[in-house]
Amino acid sequence: MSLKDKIMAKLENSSDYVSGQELAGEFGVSRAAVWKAVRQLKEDGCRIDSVSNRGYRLLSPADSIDDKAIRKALNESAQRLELCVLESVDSTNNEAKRMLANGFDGDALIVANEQTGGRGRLGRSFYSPKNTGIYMSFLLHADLKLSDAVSVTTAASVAVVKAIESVTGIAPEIKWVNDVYVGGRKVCGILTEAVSDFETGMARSVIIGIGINITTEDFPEEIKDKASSLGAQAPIRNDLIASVANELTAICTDLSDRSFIKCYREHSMIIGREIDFYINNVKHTGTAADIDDNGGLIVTLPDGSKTTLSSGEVTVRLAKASEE
Ligand code: BT5
Repeated sequence: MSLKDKIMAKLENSSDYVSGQELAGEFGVSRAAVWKAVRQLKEDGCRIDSVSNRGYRLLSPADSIDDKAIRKALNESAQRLELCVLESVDSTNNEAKRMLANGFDGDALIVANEQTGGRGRLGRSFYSPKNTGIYMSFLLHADLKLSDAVSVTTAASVAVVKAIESVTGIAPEIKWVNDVYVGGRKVCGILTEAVSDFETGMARSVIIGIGINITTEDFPEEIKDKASSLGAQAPIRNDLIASVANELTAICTDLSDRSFIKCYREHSMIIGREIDFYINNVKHTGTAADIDDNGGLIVTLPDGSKTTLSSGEVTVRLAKASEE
């Protein structure tokens, strides 16, 4: 058993703090070696409280992603998914594309513990550190009209919101079109990509990439004021992954049943608020009036006329706020 494992076992069996000195004495190593092993445990995702003069206390064990635990929690509609769990990958959406290129023609769920090149929309990046988030992509073969691609993103937001509510009790909000917020900060982004057939104008398959911050705390400087995490106090990643899969596959069974839009509207953080929106980098202003049945955003313009934004290429900001 490694020193790390021995310390973990000791902390798991102690309800109070255990001093570094006690651990060093029991395992016949230096206090520096104990400190190093504890740091490794924290890097593995264990939450350990360190207090000087008291020592270490285990708050929660590592929230490991485990394919068996996910599979066990999948319901009937999601069981058909090929499940692929990876330790590290550039982007789970890229992995889905590689599967397609290699001839895979089923439906799949790809999950990674870390992404080294997580992508957002319009060439932006998505910060995806190991152990503290969920980075997942659904590869679904569905003959959808390309114009319906926005409703898949809408469906994914609803699936994420319902899953977060059922697993954590937190009530998130949705910012059109693809961001999920908690306490005014972004905790989840969704990137939907369609693989289309030019001749028929249909999407042969869709890749729905979802990134959720679970316990991430140290965000890069440029997003630290607008990003947040669910702040889970206990392991939840497997349950949350399965719950998103259950909700999304249930909605996608019949996308023409638009009842999920009601849930989207109820969780919208922008309906009734003044917004700025950008089309080809040109700024426009208006008031977000409603979400239509296709997931489009109906905006009332300053002259009283209405327009509907339906493209994923549009960026919306709440007026007088710095959020994207
Ligand atoms: C998104 O784009 O938010 C879509 C993110 C999709 C990520 C998933 S993870 C699994 C799959 N594989 C991928 O490679 N991607 C998908 P967008 O609306 O363009 O927002 C990107 C912006 O969000 C960035 O420019 C930052 O401002 C901010 N951001 C980056 N990382 C973030 C994070 N971890 N949490 C919150 N905000 C973040």
